[in-house]
Amino acid sequence: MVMLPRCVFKRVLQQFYSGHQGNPKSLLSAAFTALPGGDAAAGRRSQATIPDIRERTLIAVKPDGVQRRLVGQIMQRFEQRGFKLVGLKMLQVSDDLLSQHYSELRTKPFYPRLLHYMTSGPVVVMVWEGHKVVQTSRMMVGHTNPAEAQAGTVRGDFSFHVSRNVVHASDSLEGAQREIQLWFQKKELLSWDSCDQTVTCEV
Ligand code: IDP
Ligand code: MG
Repeated sequence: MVMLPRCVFKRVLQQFYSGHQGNPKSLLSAAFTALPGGDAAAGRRSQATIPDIRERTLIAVKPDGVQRRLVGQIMQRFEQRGFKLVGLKMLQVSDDLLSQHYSELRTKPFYPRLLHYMTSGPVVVMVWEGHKVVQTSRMMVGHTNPAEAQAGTVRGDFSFHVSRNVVHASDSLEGAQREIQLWFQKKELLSWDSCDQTVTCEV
């Protein structure tokens, strides 16, 4: 039996009661039309490239961002871009977690200060899902050094020094997978259907 997401099921019923005649055949046709993209898209599907909308990345609002009440504005940017929030929590980070997260930077001269900064207060950490979300969110976050970050990026709009750059974003698919596993347990991540996904891209 085919399980339809609730939003698709609703569209099936809407189409069945409006315009379709009410026999079993038209219910089937309504179901087909209501599936993401509808029958027109199904006709084109063999040629179209279906985007991978399940890619995930880790974004964290660092302690300076939380202190400055920037959490809402930062989250809003990801929502308005069309990405889907699948994990969210606020925590005081341990030295142990941070040393694993920033394991590549352990030998850098600024590492002790980075550790101090990142444990100076709570962080808000999130997992966002969507097409090319890793690459896109790096662009949205901007250059590591806010002095070089473009206006319109989070760092370019909210910070001016590399030691307080407000936000973290995974820098690759592999990095994202590693960081998501490090910060979140499987049960803390939710898979859910957003009803706008047939509007934001062809799926
Ligand atoms: P990223 O956050 O853009 O991925 P990384 O090179 O991975 O940049 O560095 C991780 C974090 O370490 C930066 O976001 C920043 O908080 C801190 N950091 C990097 N370079 C410096 C530096 O030269 N001085 C102080 N802190 C730095
Ligand atoms: Mg990095």
